Amino acid sequence: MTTIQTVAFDDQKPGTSGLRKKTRVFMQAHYLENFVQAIFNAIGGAKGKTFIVGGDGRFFNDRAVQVILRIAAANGAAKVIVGQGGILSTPAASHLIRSRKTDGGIILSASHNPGGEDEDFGIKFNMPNGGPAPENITDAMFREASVLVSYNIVEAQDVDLGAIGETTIGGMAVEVVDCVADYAALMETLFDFDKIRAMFANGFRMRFDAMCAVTGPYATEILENRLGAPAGTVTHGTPLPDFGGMHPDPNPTWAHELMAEMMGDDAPNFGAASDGDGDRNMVVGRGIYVSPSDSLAVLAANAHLAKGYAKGIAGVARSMPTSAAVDRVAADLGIEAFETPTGWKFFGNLLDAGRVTLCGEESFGTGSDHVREKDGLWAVLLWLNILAVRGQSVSEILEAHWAKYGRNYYSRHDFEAVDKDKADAMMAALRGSLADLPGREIEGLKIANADDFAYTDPVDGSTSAKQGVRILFEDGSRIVMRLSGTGTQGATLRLYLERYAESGFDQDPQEALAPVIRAAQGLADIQGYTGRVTPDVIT
Ligand code: VG1
Ligand code: CO
Repeated sequence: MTTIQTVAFDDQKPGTSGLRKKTRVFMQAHYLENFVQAIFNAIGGAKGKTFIVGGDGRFFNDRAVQVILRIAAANGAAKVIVGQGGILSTPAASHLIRSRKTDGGIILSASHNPGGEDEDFGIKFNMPNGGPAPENITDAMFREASVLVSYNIVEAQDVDLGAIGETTIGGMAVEVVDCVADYAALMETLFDFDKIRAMFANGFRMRFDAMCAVTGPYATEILENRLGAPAGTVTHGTPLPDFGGMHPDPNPTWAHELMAEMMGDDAPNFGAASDGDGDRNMVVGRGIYVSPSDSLAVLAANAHLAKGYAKGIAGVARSMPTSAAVDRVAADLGIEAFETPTGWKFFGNLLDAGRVTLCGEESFGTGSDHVREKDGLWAVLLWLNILAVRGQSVSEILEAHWAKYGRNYYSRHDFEAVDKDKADAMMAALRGSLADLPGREIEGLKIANADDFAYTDPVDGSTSAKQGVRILFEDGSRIVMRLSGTGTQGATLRLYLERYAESGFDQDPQEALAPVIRAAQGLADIQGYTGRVTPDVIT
């Protein structure tokens, strides 16, 4: 073991989901090593502990896993369990952390950000409950990283991660496990595989676009091998270090191949895509796109149809920018509904306390208490289970849902790589104007309330301020604005738009939301501050 003198980095502050930077930033001398040492320091050391390590297979994943093993060994860890080849999807890692009763895990991913030497890389730590480290721990990591003077590392050959089995490095045990087996077994306990299998046997057709990212092997094993979907149902199923040049973000813009097929003649009955690390999902029916907020609401209303949720759900939680569609379902079911800041780490306490069973975000994330991360394939399987039991199409299910609850028209507009100073100035001005907004009328909409979302965790009382500006109108419409915490270049402005309708469910969301969109431009002067009028991505 050697102790390496190092220079602290002052930019290792984890964002919405871990530390994300350009891959080349991580590849510079000591950068990754420092942050891994800072993680271990922040959690009270690694001595005698057992961790899970795995990543989404993007460029530098393989090198980073070897570095983590050597630093864990030098810090006295007892054991590290690694997915074969250093690969684990984020939900599979969360499951292993829990099922193997470990002290946590390190996940290597920049999720939906593109991968490659000139693209993005990321690293995050998940707690023994399987969930992302909460803010007090990520703050501690940042503090440790900025004062670090040395890190410990063993000098050793690379560990062979290609073969399943046990080996050691510097006295620490390394167990290489199958990436898919435990996760697939967990899914079999939650869903009625026999019913889904029968649906496929009756000619139900689906397309799953894994986007050359980590979900490919999981989807192939579960959908094709275990559920009997025809070979070829999963496309782009081989994970590649650069995701084959694809942007592994499952939305209509980046999953355009899937969208074209689902909107075309002879479309399959059901389509889905997932992101770089397998925690996001997009769901599409024949000729109909399902917005993530609606998906969450439909899953909440129908979860009891799957065997793992047959007893009903305890409560639901959604991130603040997610539409209120699921709140209406919760009210109908007589269960609690929580509104949390953006990022899965805020759901952990509610899930651990048994207050909620399902959670979701507008950003294509849905999950349940089976792990402590969002889970793309899980959401797809729950949809399949519901389709198999109800025997209806996706559009029939959505139409019935809106008829019962009304429709929360919803859209998110992203303005990417905006000049950071300008974006900050725009948000500061908007925050400064909030007190004067109530009572004002704009685009025929009257402002009822305006604030900067702050959250107090109902379980441990911890608080998080400045989580996004909300402007609420008297008719229930809403504008939310915040800056992304996962980007690696400039700032990304996210504008979230919502309008509730009790009738007229077949409008184009952009048309239904037109006055709200104009009001947002007027109130925040996005064009004046950033020079942007048209968003880069609309979901
Ligand atoms: C985005 C999403 C957020 C999600 C986060 C991590 O964060 O908006 O809902 O939890 O990504 O998802 P931000 O700060 O950029 O808006 V993933 O699949 O990138 O781990
Ligand atoms: Co992700």
